[in-house]
Amino acid sequence: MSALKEAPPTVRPRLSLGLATAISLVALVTALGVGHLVAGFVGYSASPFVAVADFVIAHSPHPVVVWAEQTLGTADKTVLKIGIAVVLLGFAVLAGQVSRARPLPGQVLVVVVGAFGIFAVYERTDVGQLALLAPVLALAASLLVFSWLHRRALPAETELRQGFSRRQVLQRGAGIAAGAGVAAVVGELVSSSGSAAGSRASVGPLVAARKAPPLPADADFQKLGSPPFITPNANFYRIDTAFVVPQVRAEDWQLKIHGMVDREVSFSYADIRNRPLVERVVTLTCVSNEVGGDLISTANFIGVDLVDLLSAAGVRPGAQQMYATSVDGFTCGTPSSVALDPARGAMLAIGMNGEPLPVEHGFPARIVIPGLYGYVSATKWVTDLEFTTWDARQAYWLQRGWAEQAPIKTESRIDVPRTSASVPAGRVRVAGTAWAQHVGIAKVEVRVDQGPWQQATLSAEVNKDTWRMWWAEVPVPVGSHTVSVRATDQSGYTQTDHPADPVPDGATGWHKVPFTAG
Ligand SMILES: Nc1nc2c(c(=O)[nH]1)N[C@H]1C(S)=C(S)[C@@H](COP(=O)(O)O)O[C@H]1N2
Ligand SMILES: [Mo]
Repeated sequence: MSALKEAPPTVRPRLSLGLATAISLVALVTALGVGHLVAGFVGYSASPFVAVADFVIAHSPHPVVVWAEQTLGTADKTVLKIGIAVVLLGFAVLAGQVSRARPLPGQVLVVVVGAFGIFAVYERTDVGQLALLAPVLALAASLLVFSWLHRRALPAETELRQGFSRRQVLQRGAGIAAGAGVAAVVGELVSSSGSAAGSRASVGPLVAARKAPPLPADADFQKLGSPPFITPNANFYRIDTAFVVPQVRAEDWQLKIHGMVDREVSFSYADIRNRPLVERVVTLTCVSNEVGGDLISTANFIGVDLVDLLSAAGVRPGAQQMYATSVDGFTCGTPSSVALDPARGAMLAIGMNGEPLPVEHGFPARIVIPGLYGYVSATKWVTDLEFTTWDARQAYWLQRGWAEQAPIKTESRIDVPRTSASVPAGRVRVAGTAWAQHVGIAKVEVRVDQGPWQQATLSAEVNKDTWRMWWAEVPVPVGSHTVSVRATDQSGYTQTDHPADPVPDGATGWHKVPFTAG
């Protein structure tokens, strides 16, 4: 021990763990602030934090995306943000830990994390090359701050050379962090000044030349427990892969139709608005809707007939799919035959329930095609329709194992009684909804346990592209029971009891609800 004491002092200055960590944290905050500031000018989604979050979503399987939206609701993106923040903080602490003596290990870590941010932005299709400036400058600023603070802090700890005192380092660090915060706020303000909300507010009323017929009074059985026929925009289910809702101003929007067509055509928002608008009430459904699930909603969409736009381009006979692309890079393939069928009523929608499309439902414009699950039809923020073959292009969810053809399956759902409800024994009211878009519902039957099937009363048919409500009263003795429902569509097909998962082309099976009668 004494020999050690007499040895010449090792000139290996080390930062305290606290100070080293503080320096890494300032470097991290600098990266995020600078990235967000630059993104304000080159495109919001180039903000490294946003791009990394989107990257995580894009590389998650559909059930995970849907599970997150289902269980966490609109908080799912917040949870993701917090998760990424925690991981980044972990890296910062690690960077501090490994670079107490020398800055190099920390610098390497900064570069590794920064490179991931650059890659996440590089992968995006909704921003140009210029967008790479955001993560690149973020990385450069972060590296600079880390190295500078580190160099100044090291001698301060050992008092061998003139450097900043610990207090000075912390003061400089806090100043830089505050500056980064201001930069982030400026970036946010710059991006939102060009946001879609303002553009949407100035669209004005959308008046259809061909209105949808008024809804019959008995279109739903809301008083008996069915959902309202028209889903209010705020309650309309929402499924998309966008971490940040794409902000597209109507003034900047364009739809290009190209590929296997006679002539390439483009439409501006004004071009679409100035056409005679049609209204069409349609029930959208997500392929990930489980039996009994609520990824289904109905709206009165306002827009133009897609066939009219397509005939302006002149789709060639060999085109098998309409490959739609959204500003956020999402892609979607629809059979050309369906898109071009005048009887189908495919729309380019710009309005929903009397308002311009809500930003999260695709403002300024989206595709709506009755009878097909959303992932093969309902592209939001759509800007590009390419006519091509199935071989030439594989849409987003096709690449992830979902089916090429995905017509909506005939299904039904019980809304009352709720699962595990207790009801008085005797005559029990059962109510819910059924759908077979573009075919129409013919009959809904319910039964208690293994009892006989009993026909339910159907709501008035609004059109074949929408859901239909039903209700029935069934005799139920005291005890535990299960009520089941099955629908028959107008092609004569009765829903199979065979349970199938949503993957690859939609769930099947009867909805069964256990309850108690007392
Ligand atoms: N741009 C874009 N459009 C999209 C999606 C998406 O992830 N991105 N998801 C599709 C899916 S899977 C469904 S079910 C519907 C949902 O439309 P909604 O959110 O308006 O209910 O949008 C479709 N359009
Ligand atoms: Mo979906």
